[in-house]
Amino acid sequence: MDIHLISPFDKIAKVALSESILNRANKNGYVNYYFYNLYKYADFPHQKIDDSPFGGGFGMILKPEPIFRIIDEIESKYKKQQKYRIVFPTPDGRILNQKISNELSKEEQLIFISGHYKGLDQRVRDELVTDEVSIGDYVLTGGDLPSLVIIDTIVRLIPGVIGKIESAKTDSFSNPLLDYPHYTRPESYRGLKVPDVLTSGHHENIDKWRQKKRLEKTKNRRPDLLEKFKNN
Ligand code: 6GU
Repeated sequence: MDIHLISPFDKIAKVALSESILNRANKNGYVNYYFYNLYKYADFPHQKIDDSPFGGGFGMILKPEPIFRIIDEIESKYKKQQKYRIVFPTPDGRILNQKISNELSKEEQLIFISGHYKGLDQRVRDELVTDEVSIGDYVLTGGDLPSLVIIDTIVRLIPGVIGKIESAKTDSFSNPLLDYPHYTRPESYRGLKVPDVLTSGHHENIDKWRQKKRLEKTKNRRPDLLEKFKNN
């Protein structure tokens, strides 16, 4: 998979994608990351990437030209042969969930436009963007972290990027219940003890305890998920 990131601040994503699993996925050939700094595609000599909104109002709007130029460049590189999707993380998008991530993980080419300031010229959204995605109902300063969140959910789904055990364990949204509590050595630390059942060696009881904990936690924190579980 090729992932292209467009941003005025490409350092944020470069750093985040150069560590841990997302970096290993690149080193092992599962994914390529390409970075496009918006300023480099803006008109000389001022290299202005944003401007005030027509019609008045607060905030600055990202100008269309640098973004259209970058997309042209990507298109010419692939000679329009490959299908791609252009994701614009925005608080007024569809809220991200595992289904959206699964879908995006099957694409060959993904382009992310990380916006800043107040917004993005609507012509870019109408003509270029295929997917507008929010990462939740709260406010962030810009689109770089949301792009990285979405990319993280996608890259880990590429077959081979993470081990089978790890993926089964952490895919808590393929199982409707929340995860149970985990413990490791030491068995007692500062007077805090691991529940006896886990050190009993009685696997049936351990399974029962874990299922009970999953239900309790889900009931307390995510009653909405519990409804889905009952209906399955
Ligand atoms: Cl995708 N972008 C910004 N700037 N803020 C957000 C968001 C995205 N999702 C939730 N808040």
